[in-house]
Amino acid sequence: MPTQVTVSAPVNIAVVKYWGKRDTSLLLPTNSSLSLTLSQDDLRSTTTVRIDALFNKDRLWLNGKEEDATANKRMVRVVQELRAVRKELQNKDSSLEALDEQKMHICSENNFPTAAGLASSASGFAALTFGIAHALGIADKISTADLSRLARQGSGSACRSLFGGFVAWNMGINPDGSDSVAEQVADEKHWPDMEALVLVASDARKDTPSTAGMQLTIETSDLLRERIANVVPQRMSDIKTAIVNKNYDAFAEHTMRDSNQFHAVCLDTFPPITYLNDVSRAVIHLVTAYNNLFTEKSDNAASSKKGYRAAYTFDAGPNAVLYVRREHVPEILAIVNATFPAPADADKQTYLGRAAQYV
Ligand code: 2P0
Repeated sequence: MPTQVTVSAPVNIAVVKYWGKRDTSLLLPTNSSLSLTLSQDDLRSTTTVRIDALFNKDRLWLNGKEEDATANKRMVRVVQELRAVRKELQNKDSSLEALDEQKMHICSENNFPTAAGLASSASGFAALTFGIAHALGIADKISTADLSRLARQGSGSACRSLFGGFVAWNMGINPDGSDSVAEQVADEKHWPDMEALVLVASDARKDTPSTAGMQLTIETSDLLRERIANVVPQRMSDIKTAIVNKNYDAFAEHTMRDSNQFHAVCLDTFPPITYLNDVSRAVIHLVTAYNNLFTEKSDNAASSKKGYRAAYTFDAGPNAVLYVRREHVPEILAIVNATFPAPADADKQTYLGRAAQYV
């Protein structure tokens, strides 16, 4: 009997960024990271997996175009690992028929621009891993943490998209990656008025892919060493506390500082990597000016009362994500739209869903 399943996984947008690998084969990071998984209604990858005795080879279609399934080494690895898990389970459980020799067809689509710095590989590999696990009949026999570990081998950030809500990816210390896995810090209901606004400055494919960019950073940036040793460990702890306590000001400040430092590390790479463009920088200035309206000034900077209304973050591309509280969304959208009028063809780009706005 052929088996066919369709699943989808949302993107996640990090507030403490992953940038750098200590093991490029197992995709083990040089620092822990933390992200919010967006709603399935917004940016997502949808993947259909069919396993059929009639198929004579594995095949892959991405966004409607067939790719060479054997050329995508990371996908091959994830498929191999999942088949190995299935084999192990069927050796123990006689009710599982042998499926591991059967070939699969995989079809994956994003409802947003691929590789434009909107975490397409995260949702893509999360959906792929989850979909294959379902098609192999093992999704309910292995833990989400184990699925996350498998997805990590497709794309590091994918391990975080297996969970909803606020998700930490603990870098781990084991050389085999067994403890480099995501865990939920708080579920999607924990902070219900938190919204993500995606401001698309450009949907073009990015110049420097993350994988190559982060290795160049590892090889050349002094600032990255400082970040790994002295910034991220404390920030992970502080931002988890901010999330648990729903302390927006602390959450917002860590989010903006971490985005700034990630892009500083990119600039400290040699030759430098620049993901932000003029529109991105204008968004930073706009958010800063807006937040300043709500920050009480004091001669003693340390005692200034913070009253942030918006927190920006930028991944490996120029597009901004603003984490804001729902009550402020109309005002922020009005300001963004007044500052950056939508392009004439904006209505063609409805794929970004309800949280999206164009700058
Ligand atoms: C993140 N990014 O934490 C950071 C912030 C981009 C900037 O994870 O080589 O596509 O597949 O593990 O996961 C992008 O890196 O890289 C990323 P690989 P990935 O979301």
